[in-house]
Amino acid sequence: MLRYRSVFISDVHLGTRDCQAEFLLDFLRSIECDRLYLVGDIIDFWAMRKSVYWTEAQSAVVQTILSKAQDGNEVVYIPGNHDALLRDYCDAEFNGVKLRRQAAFCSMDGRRFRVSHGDEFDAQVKHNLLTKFIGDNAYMWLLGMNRWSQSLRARFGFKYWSLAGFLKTRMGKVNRHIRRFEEAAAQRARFDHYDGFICGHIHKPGIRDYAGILYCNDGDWVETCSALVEDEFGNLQLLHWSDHQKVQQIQSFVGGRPVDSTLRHTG
Ligand SMILES: [Mn+2]
Repeated sequence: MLRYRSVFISDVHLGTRDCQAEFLLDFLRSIECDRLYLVGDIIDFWAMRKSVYWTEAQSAVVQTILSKAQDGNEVVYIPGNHDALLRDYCDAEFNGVKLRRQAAFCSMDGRRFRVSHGDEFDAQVKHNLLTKFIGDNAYMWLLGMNRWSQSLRARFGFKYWSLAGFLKTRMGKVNRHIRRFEEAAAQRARFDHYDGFICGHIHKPGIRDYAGILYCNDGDWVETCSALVEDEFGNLQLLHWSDHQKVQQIQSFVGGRPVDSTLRHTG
């Protein structure tokens, strides 16, 4: 069992074929945390208007999250643009899950972070490739290709690999717009006198320092299977759960030390 003070996940897209529910379920069952932040696009009501894809693993993800709340851990759900209809219920509490429009998170070492999904920056980075890329068919096509390559790789015994992630990091233009999104979030944090910003939305995990403001993106469970975690000392790091077999090997090798430093990104 991995033990964290806080865990942030987003962009799970439950209700769609692209949701990597098995990986997420394995992650949720492998961790203990005092607080779990669900940073938007958890249930994809938007996609479910057209078609619903629901599996037992997806139900188990929901049950596991609810049981964490019932066990007395703080569970905060900040809806994103794909589950925006839940924004009407912000400030309410369901089965111990607190719905919030945004949150302020204080790390163990005293840093204050603003937490929100991140789609509020779409307006600032409007008319650019990233917004189009995320919203339009090319992106859905890429995810379809990814699914197809996943089943091929599974058949031949290769480990999980993200095609869309691979292509995205190799697209310079997209990278420039990702950078613009990150800067917009960091600027907002600075304007509101926070030490950092924690968000999701762009399916691009990362921890980056923007002139003293720490930008953190917890990634997604469609392609990268990533989470942002805070240890008992307030260190923030990204976990890539599709590599978790490596994580467990490292752990058994060092005799159960919490998390190996190779998993630590900057910050
Ligand atoms: Mn989103």
